[in-house]
Amino acid sequence: MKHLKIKASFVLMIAMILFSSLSVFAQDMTTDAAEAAKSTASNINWLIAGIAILLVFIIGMIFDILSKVGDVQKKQVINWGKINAYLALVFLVVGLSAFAWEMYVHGKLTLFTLPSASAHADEYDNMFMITLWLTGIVFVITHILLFWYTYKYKEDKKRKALFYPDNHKLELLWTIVPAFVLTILVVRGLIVWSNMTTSKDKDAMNIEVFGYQFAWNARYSGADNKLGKYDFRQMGIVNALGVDSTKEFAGDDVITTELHVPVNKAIYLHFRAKDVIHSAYLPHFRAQMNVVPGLPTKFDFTPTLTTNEMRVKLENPNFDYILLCNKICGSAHYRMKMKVIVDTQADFDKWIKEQPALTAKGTENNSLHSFLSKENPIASN
Ligand SMILES: [Cu+2]
Repeated sequence: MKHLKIKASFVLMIAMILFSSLSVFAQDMTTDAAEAAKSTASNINWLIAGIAILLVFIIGMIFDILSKVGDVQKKQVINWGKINAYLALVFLVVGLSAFAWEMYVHGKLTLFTLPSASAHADEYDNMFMITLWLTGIVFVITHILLFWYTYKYKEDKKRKALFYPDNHKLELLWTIVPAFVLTILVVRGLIVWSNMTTSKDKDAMNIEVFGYQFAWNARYSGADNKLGKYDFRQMGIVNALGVDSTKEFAGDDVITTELHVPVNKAIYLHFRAKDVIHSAYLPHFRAQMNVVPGLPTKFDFTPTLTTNEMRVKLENPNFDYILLCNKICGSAHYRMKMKVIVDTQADFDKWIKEQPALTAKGTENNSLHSFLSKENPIASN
């Protein structure tokens, strides 16, 4: 039965290799040179992977045969204890090298190499880095100990294992120390999270971010800084957000497809979803919040660098902040993003004034410009 299984694996492996080699030729004939070169490279990779798996199988078979020879001759031909001990060392070296490589190569692609531009970003990054370093150091130390001791105390006929059932002091130590460290990390996290999600600034600008398959809208609250009521039954082609423009506070609301925010002003984002769960992710502002149908969520942050300032800082004239959907929400999830522009107060006032309000009455009253200018004497100059 076992031999049949091995034979079947062999046949499967050879079939895979043949198939991948044949598809190289098939692709060569149908695609242009560049495409063919790319697919050839990819097929060669598959071929190498196939050969590697085959090698593992062959080594496994050799060991299997040797062990059977040992059974017949009634003596130990393979010392599995020794093999496992050396494999533990190989795991240690290969595993830690892979970890170091991963941190070096893909570490550059993580959020923390992205420049940040919000008031809470430094604390957030600091918290993450402390957790990463702490868990990283513990990870490396525990893995060295784990694999090294597996190797050091490999099976030895001359050595007798020590029976050591428990040690209360040791158990207390390894329970209390991690519990203490984790409590500090978690409590700090809760405090920072609570600060980030509770608006303390009463003058924070209320903006609704509306997510649907597959785009975003922003709704500004107008001069009254209050978002008008909405009703899902009113959602339609014209009134996509279902805002009831006859209700109080709604007339002066402004709906846009870009999110403009003034710099150094507290922004209070109110999230709403139409269809499925989305997640509004603003990486540069270290902000993310689930956007759930029927369950309004909020996030507040203060942008600290305008788009132009960030362009200068990064020496990239094409840079733009972005709001992305970070929840796989359907087939076109990948293109669900909205441009975010951080303006100076004056530029923001100018921009919002150019946007039409929901009703003509609202437009007439749309004195968000003057409302903000009153608050910000610099902007009115
Ligand atoms: Cu989405």
